[in-house]
Amino acid sequence: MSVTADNATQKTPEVAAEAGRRRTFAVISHPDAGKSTLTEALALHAAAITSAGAVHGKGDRRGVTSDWMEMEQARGISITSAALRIDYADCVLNLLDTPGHADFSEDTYRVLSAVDCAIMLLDSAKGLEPQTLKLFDVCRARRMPVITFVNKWDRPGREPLELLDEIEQRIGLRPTPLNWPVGIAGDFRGLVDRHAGTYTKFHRTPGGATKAVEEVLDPEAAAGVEEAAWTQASEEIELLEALGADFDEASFRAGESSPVLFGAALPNFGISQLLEVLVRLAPAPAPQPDAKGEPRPITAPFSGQVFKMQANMDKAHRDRMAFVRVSSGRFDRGMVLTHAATGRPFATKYTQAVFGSERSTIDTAYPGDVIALINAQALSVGDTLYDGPKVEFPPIPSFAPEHFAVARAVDAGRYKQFQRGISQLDSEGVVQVLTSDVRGEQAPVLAAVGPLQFDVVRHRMEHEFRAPIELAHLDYSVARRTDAASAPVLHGLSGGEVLTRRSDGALLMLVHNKWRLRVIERDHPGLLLEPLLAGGVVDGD
Ligand SMILES: Nc1nc2c(ncn2[C@@H]2O[C@H](COP(=O)(O)OP(=O)(O)OP(=O)(O)O)[C@@H](O)[C@H]2O)c(=O)[nH]1
Ligand SMILES: [Mg+2]
Repeated sequence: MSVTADNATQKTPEVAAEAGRRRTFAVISHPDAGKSTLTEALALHAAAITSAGAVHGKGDRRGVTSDWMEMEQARGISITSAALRIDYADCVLNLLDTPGHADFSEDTYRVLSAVDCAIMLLDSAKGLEPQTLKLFDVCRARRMPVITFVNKWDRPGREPLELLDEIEQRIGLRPTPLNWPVGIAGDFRGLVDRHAGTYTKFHRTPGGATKAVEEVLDPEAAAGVEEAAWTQASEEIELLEALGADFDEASFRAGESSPVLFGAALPNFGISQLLEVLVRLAPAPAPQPDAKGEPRPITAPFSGQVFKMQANMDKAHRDRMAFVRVSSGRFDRGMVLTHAATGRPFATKYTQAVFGSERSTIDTAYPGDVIALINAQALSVGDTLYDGPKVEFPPIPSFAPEHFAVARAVDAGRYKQFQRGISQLDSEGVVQVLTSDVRGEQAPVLAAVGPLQFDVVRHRMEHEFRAPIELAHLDYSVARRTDAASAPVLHGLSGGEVLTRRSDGALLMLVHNKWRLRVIERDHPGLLLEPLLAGGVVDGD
């Protein structure tokens, strides 16, 4: 038996055991529901940080651990996803905070391809908001288990039963509350654990910067303390029992029912309860299907997929990192992997674990973990890295852009920096970069799902690459994939233009609007004009 095969056999039980301790999940929702605040609260409770807001927010919680980018702190929104690794109760939680804004949904979509479970956040006053619905559709398409967290219960909001009803009616997900709030939204007293029957009363700490104080009471004592609020909660819980809204593992795993928890991330109420649920109920990594649709056992030799690229996270080093989700096997820093797209070796001497903007060297990783490979110039989103016999995971699709602008360097003398910046932002997928012989390399067309992406490009080109740009918007709103046979005919038509996407060489036909597209399709039925993916679903009309 060869040395490698022998090592592989010895590692199998270890890999299986370590994978079993992993919980890899994303927090998703409409903007402002509190994803970044919850991310930080989870880290605080798992004692990964000592006080919420400590890492960036100077104690006032304005910036949170996962919102590390300058623009995010200035605007108070998440622009890009962030990874945090948290050790808790003999588990390793790999948490991915995602941006809620629709303009950044492509990033969120990529993250959803790298996790085993999602926490869907609802604002207690708003319920299911449009972007939450879209993201839930992506989870449903992947049959991904979803845990629902009703946040901001410390603020005036809706009736808890009404929120459950909305989940059931609008998305057909059967809600199964694991705990129940005592006190209406805005008067949050504590939570009843439906299984244990115990009551946890919360006491605020100033500013919510540290863990809330929890007092556990038995039902009799709770009734004495909370009086009418307790009676109401008890009646509602009886109703849940009558409805049979009880947790069911099989339907949760199949993405058909969702355990529901109530809480408030800002004052840190209900966070330890969520952590317990993640440990107890969230799925451990399962075999991931490869490009041929065959599930790759988690104990197979190392394999992983790049789901995110990010440059210049560390200003001092100006590096380029690839975030890889480990799918199978044990990763040992220093091992030489193969890059499936090129067949070339990839050295892993510089590999790190990330915690928002903080990084530390990581020596070993297991399925479910997220590792950051430094100096990853050769890698792109969707790429597979493996050890041993070749394996490749299916590509992560890019979205249909709907906004287009021509970029030019303000200062022609900084053309080199301009080129470097544009190609970096292209490989990160911040925008798609399109070119054509007609327009030339000096004037690439940037294609975005939403206009906020242009603001990010403008900001990063100026501050990171020192190459300020001008953007001239183009009057197109639809992109379709075409091919070399159709392109010459399309070139000659008015109301559109064919460009090449730099990242993968795809030919895209840009058209002013859907009406113009319909006319072209009607007049030239033989041409290829294939819809692209829009927000997780094909943009068919
Ligand atoms: N009162 C109250 N405010 C909260 C709670 N959770 C979050 N917030 C506030 O809601 C606002 C938005 O919170 P974020 O955590 O940035 O929301 P987000 O979902 O990450 O937003 P995006 O990343 O932009 O999609 C902030 O002002 C938070 O302080 C909560 O439980 N109670
Ligand atoms: Mg956020």
